[in-house]
Amino acid sequence: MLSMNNAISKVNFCDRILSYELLRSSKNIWCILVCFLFSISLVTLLNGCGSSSESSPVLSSGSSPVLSPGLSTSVSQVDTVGIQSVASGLTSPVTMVIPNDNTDRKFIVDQVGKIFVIDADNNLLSTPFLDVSNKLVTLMTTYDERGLLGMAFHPNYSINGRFFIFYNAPKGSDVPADYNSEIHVSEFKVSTNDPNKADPSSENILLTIPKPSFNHNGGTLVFGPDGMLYVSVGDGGASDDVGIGHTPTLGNGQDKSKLLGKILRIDIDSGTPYSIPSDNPFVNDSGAKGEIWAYGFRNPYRMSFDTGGDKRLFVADVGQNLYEEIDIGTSGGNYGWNIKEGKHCFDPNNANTPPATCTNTGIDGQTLLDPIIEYSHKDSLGNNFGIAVLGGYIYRGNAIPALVGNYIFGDLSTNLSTADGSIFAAYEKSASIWEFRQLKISGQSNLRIGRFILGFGQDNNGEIYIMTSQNVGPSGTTGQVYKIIAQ
Ligand SMILES: [Ca+2]
Repeated sequence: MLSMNNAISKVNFCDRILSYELLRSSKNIWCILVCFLFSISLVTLLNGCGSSSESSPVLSSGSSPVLSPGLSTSVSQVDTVGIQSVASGLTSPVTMVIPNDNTDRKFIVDQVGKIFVIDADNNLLSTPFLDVSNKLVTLMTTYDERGLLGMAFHPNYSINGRFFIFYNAPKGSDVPADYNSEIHVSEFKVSTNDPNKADPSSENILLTIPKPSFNHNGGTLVFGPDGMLYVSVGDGGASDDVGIGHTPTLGNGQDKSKLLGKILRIDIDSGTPYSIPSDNPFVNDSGAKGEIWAYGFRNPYRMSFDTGGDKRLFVADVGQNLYEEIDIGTSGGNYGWNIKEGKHCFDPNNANTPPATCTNTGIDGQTLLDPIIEYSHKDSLGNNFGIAVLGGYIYRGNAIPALVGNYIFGDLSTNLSTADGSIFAAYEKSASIWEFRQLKISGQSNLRIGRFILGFGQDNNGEIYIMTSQNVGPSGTTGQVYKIIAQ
């Protein structure tokens, strides 16, 4: 779903050829599985591999909080929240979206290709609103970043019944043979006779993006306050933004002739099947795709607009081996990958050792924009802290007044074999200066939730929901959605 690179890269670190050859043959599921199992078994063994400077872990996970660099130690705001289950029995819920139609329904997007409705009485309807599982590439049950990843309702959904989804389809005949799959951004319509059923025959594919590897898809669809559809797209996968399907020496993130590694902005209310807004930043750049709104991303898997304040776009860009980051999106912004990982210089040939210096501009001369929030995969004692950032939402609810204006987000886990995600709250201490902290979950013995965190959602009241599973891969029925409540 997010970034298998953490595991792969640890294999990479000691045996680059092995892992890279496995990635090259990504069409071979067995190789991926072998790689994955091998990686998991090595994650623990290889923590700190080759890095003699790291001290041995001395604290257990139940001990006093150990801060990752960048985390604040004391804040006056709430540090503990409760969680309340609102849906269970799912497989891999990755996001929750809300139509603006006053029906008070919540739509849960499950990675396996199904969208479920929670009705106004908080019942999870057993029949999916939409089932596109037969349109997806076959998912790997132990771990996969592909699947049905995003959904957005048209701002006038109550009138026109239009909605949009993002998923990975089998590659078409026009996709290079050594590529993995292709992204589809498609439009559907609700059925004419049942508001809790989509019309499965109404698909109109708006956008097709060839995917070199199975990982780094991006996957968020969201309408901005300007009525435009924003689409987050990963760099194409593998690692380091190099290899098959990655622009040599430049990488896809920095290559504006490609849609990979970008945030796109399109107008789905004009054109066939859409049009490029005339105020997009690169419409007059003949070497750039006009859809591009911001670039230099690795895997901007989850992003959201603040529903209040100045309606800023918060983008969580999943890092590779060392750092996770949150960015505030701006039109034309270059967010640095693969010149930087977080605020640190990045060397694709030596991913575990940030160079002391690097260029501060892209090949086009644009200044690289640093994240507002960054955290390390290791805490200050060298223990595993996080592996993949999950973007959330600015809290605009009523239940926890002290969280209003805080950006609530999470991290998948401390490793891929343990359900050990964590939740964070960040607030803007002063202009562009953000502090953040782990939120303790009421009833948990440590600062973790005891589940993999797969995504977040926000209802019409501004309350925030957490998508979780006990399985990191899209299998089983432990997928569960929680609402964040006061402790
Ligand atoms: Ca960045």
